[in-house]
Amino acid sequence: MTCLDFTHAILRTPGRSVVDGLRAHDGAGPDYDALLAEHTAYAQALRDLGLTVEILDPLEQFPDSVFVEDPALVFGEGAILMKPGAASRQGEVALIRPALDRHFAQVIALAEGHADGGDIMVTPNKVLIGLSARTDPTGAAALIAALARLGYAGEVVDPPRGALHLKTIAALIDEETILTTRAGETLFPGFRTIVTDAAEDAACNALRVGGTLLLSAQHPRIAERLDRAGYTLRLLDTIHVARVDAGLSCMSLRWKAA
Ligand code: CIR
Repeated sequence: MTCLDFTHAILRTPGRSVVDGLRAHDGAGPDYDALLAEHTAYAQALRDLGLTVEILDPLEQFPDSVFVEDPALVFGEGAILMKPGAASRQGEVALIRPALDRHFAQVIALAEGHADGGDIMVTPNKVLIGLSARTDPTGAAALIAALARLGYAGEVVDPPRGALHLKTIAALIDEETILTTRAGETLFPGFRTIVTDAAEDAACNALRVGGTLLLSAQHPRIAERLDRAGYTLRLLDTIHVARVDAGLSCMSLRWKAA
């Protein structure tokens, strides 16, 4: 299952400014130390699963820069520098580039438009690109061209607006199955879907790494269903990252070294 197997990950320590990260709601913001603890546990989970984890220094001037999934997209064959759709995040791209240059022979800059890594779902046969407030059709078309240079086929999906990113509402949890909210139920023809109860929609920002599914510890009903269905789960707290609209996929760039 190559698109779910990874050998390496890049993370970035959250800066204290993460408490000012972008969020769509007025509820409580994150506590810095608690979010840092969630991040540390996440890094350890990836190491426990055998990945080599590089953790970049915090960038206080970019509150959302801990969410390294958004400014780049990586594959064993090379990396793509994205064009984040939020103005406050666009400067993150130049600052993640040195890390990508260290690991990848080929680093392609997206030509035009906007696209966030959180809108991109890599599946066995195609790379799905979700349109959103952060990813526009021009960016999606530019990404399809960049993906072709790396040997991947990209395809646009158009989820109902409301969620931040495609991977806010959906995760590939095995090669044939997508965990999703009601909003994603008909979005993925050709895949089996497992749909969360509305109260547990935030669980859909999950991350399959090799044989293990990293899942939010805050959503016990879906955890029990997935456990019964035979998935090997590792539950991680996401209380504080969720307060800045994030989850488990957002905190790493992952790839399988060729
Ligand atoms: C943002 O709004 O950009 C951040 N507060 C959350 C980013 C979450 N990233 C992701 O889903 N890939």
